[in-house]
Amino acid sequence: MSNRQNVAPNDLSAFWMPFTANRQFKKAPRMFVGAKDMYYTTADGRQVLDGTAGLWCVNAGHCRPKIVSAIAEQAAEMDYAPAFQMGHPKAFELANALVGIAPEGMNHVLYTNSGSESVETALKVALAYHRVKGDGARFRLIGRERGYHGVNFGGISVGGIVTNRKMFGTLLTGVDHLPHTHTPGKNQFTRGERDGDGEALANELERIVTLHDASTIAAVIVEPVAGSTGVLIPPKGYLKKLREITRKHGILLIFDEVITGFGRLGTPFAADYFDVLPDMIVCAKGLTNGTIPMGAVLVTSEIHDAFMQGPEHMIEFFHGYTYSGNPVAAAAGLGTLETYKDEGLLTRGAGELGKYWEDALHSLKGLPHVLDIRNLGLIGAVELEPIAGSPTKRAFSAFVKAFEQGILIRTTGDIIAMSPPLIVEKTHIDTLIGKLAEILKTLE
Ligand code: PXG
Repeated sequence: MSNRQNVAPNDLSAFWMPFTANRQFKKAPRMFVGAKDMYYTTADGRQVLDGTAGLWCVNAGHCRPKIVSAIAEQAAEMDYAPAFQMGHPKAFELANALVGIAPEGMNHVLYTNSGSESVETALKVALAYHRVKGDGARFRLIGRERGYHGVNFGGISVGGIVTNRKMFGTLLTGVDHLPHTHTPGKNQFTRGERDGDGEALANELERIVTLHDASTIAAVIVEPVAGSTGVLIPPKGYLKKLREITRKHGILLIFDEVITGFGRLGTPFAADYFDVLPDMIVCAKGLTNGTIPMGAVLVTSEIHDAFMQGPEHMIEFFHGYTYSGNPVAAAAGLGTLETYKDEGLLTRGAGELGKYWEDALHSLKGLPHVLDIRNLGLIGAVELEPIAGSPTKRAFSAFVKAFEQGILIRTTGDIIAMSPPLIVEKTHIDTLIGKLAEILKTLE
């Protein structure tokens, strides 16, 4: 390890950081310089327990040997192969492996380099699918309030976060939004999914269909569990009902599983957890354990086969990226899926560990400012009451204190979100929740 690694750079101005308060950060930077398994190492040599799997992506824990060697070996053997009109074996192997763990019927894979690109790809597949089937009047895309589908134009259009939308003009036209599934002030401290309003919330889609007519709607895209806007768990029956309504009207259903994919709920995908088969699954993050940027869109044979017509020398779908299926990323993906399999990580969050996580989280009930606690699989959120007139400040100060005291959490608004690597042990959960409890007691 070179000495340089532990020296903070003396000029932080050039890098315009993403989704960061740049000026605030650069006055008091927080730097990680190393990572192993459940821990990060800070620039000043402290260990920080990772309560968020990086940004919901390091599902197998950090610097895992099979992934590290897969990347190193591939980089040395063949760094890059052209993505268009050429192939290399690992992109095919990884696609097969993905289909192998995906819900029955998801038989084909398009590669991307991020969750955002996966979303754009899925939306374009949806529009083009109807068109190749001769149903090109289906151009509308339906998202959901409080949905996060990345930051590109399609994704922010179907997304439902005002700060991510309001600066960027007219966005995509022909988009509408379902209401979100959160019921603040009701159902607080529910463990897992709540009962009651699932069908009614999904029936809002019927209202939208009535307004626009089904014949104009191409697809509905939702996160099975909304992550970025604070871990919003759908009520029981909601996703099943959405599936029923979309199927009835010939509308495609896209699950954005960028967060819920790869074991987060104790099943390989949320589609498995909720026992609902969408037409496409959007994923990224856990696909390569956060190492090399890569995303994917899984589609059914029905969608894929609809494109495989016409003269064979013609390109069937005019879409793709220079780095679609990049060899080093594909190797990272293979190393990742192997690690998940070897260690049973994709189902580790089910059963006893998930219950332990749930009990630990809910033990925070009653601490100062705690308005709500939500959990599913190995995801959890603690919603705090905002400081009057200064929203986000209370949770952000919890985040900074947590970092100083050796745990990494994530905040969005005044909600603390946690999603530890799936290798988490009960002792880690005790430390994470124990420290968080102490921090909550000291917040302004
Ligand atoms: N869809 C969903 C559901 C996501 O959560 C994206 C798409 C976009 O992925 P990329 O790879 O383009 O960032 C995401 C990303 C957070 C947080 O803590 C969430 C994401 C990214 C960064 C932070 O809320 N989700």
